[in-house]
Amino acid sequence: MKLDEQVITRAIIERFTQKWIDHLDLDVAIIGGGPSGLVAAYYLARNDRKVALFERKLSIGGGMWGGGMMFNEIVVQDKGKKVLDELGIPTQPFQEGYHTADAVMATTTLASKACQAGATVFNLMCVEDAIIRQTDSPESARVIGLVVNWTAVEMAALHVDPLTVHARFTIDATGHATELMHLIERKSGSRLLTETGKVMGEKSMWAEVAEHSTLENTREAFPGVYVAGMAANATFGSYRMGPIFGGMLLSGKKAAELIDQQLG
Ligand code: 48H
Repeated sequence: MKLDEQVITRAIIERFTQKWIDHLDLDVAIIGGGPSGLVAAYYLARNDRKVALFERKLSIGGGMWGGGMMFNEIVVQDKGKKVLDELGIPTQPFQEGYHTADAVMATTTLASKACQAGATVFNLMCVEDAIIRQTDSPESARVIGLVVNWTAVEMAALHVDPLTVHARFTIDATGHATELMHLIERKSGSRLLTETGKVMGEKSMWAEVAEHSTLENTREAFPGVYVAGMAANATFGSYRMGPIFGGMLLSGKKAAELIDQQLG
């Protein structure tokens, strides 16, 4: 059989188009392919939820590839290790309560497990807005979908209109930037579900407190929107933790569990 460039091109266009059409109406849309977003995608997809993850960059994995300051090892505590165990990611004990994992092994395995569980990743796409609907008062406002565009369009600052997806729930897993929550704060005209009604902002480094608070702060931050990972602490005003990743993994898992309960 001779290879035909036209067939190769048609295969890519048709398959991508079909994939995109199949994901216009989701149970859960996840923004950000860092550790928290990928873990959430894995647990939701494993429960047969229709999940798509949108990642601005070419590669998924967010800040996990580089470990700490490009020393490509990550640290997890005992509870975080349990998530790595469930995902089949090998760890090494360091000293009591501390474990390490190769950052590349952890990132690639997590990405692979999420995809194999059934989550679909749309890389090179950025979420630039939300679809917010309200029935009467601003208090009834809810996010029902996302507005997406190609990262290349964003980078080149081209004036090209975006497309949309609908989702019953959305997870802001955009890391330190907390992009969706900032967008909602600017555009919804309603209070966020935080103490101040706004994105409270990330505090400085305090690993011990931050790891606990990441989990506490993993919750609904606006009707229809959950926050996970660093975005959870930035939304609810807690500390950063440096290159310990247990909180990120556990946060992704908790977001998945909470949404799963809501979906029934
Ligand atoms: C599409 C987007 C958009 C958008 C952003 O930063 P991440 O790795 O996020 P987490 O929260 O899962 O993990 C945080 C961790 O990596 C980290 O930075 C830690 C633990 N820091 C502690 C410290 O003290 O510094 O991934 C977020 C992903 C990235 O890949 C972005 O490209 C992507 O989200 N993203 N994708 N549309 N609008 N905004």
